[in-house]
Amino acid sequence: MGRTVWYPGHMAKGRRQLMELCDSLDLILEVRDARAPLLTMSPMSDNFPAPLPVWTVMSKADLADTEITSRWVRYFKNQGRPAWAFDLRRNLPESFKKSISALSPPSSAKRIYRDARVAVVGTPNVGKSMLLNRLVGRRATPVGGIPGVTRGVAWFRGPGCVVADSPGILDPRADASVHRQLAWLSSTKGEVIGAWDELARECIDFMRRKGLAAGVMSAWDVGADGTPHEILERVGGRLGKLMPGGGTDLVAAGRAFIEALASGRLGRISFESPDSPIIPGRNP
Ligand SMILES: Nc1nc2c(ncn2[C@@H]2O[C@H](COP(=O)(O)OP(=O)(O)OP(=O)(O)O)[C@@H](O)[C@H]2O)c(=O)[nH]1
Ligand SMILES: [Mg+2]
Repeated sequence: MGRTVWYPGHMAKGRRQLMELCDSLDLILEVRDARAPLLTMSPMSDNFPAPLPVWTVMSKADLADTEITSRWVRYFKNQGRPAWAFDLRRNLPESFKKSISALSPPSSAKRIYRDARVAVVGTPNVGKSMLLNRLVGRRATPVGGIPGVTRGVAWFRGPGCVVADSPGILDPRADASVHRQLAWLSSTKGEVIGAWDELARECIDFMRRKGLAAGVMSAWDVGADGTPHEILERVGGRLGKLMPGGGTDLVAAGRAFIEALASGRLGRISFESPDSPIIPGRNP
């Protein structure tokens, strides 16, 4: 007997809709963050019905290490899954859009031709809506009900395709450390983050273990030696985050650090490479 997994609030609804939606689809575009494609793997990944093609779109390629992103593309392709990496602030390559419209099912005996139906799925904040906008154009308006197709899902018409957006869905079993790691990508809500200084120290510690700290810290010229606490103190000093009575405001320093890191102001960074996932043993 199948195990029931309860998803909180809109995620439960989104998940249910998504599973119903699969019947109507020609393609799933699973969006992941190029900086951490395993951490941001959709929890639905294992449940997509087998015959339905699933392509991986790595977003935010402009924020990730270019060489590591190329390795990820090869990695997914070696697994038999088409994969692409985009900076979604820019237009999509025509070749990508053409590959999608090529999925339009052949005309039926009644000569009714229809566009390829695509759903964009993924964890919160990975860039699903941005990808949808790139596929259909910013001013696209939702298509009214499509006969025989799941109700309650907004479809948008683009050239050669209709695309359904979906809410971000996180694994409800993900523990707090995953939420904190998602904060490094700016992909988690403030209230689950906890203390900014703790978050920053944890992140700095991770980067040091992975050999990533020196590159990042060089952007602010603060050096990567010493404990994470000492590094954060130097960041605070460098940014002028001081307490009224003297001493470094580590909470403010931590917040400034995470925000700069997540937005790319400290340079390109990939937190995961195919041979070095953030959560040991996780594979796509
Ligand atoms: N630099 C950069 N920013 C991006 C890219 N793609 C998305 N973003 C930013 O990431 C944030 C989230 O993008 P959305 O498209 O709203 O993400 P989403 O997956 O639809 O988010 P939810 O619907 O809330 O789950 C926005 O601030 C985008 O501007 C990208 O390729 N590069
Ligand atoms: Mg969205």
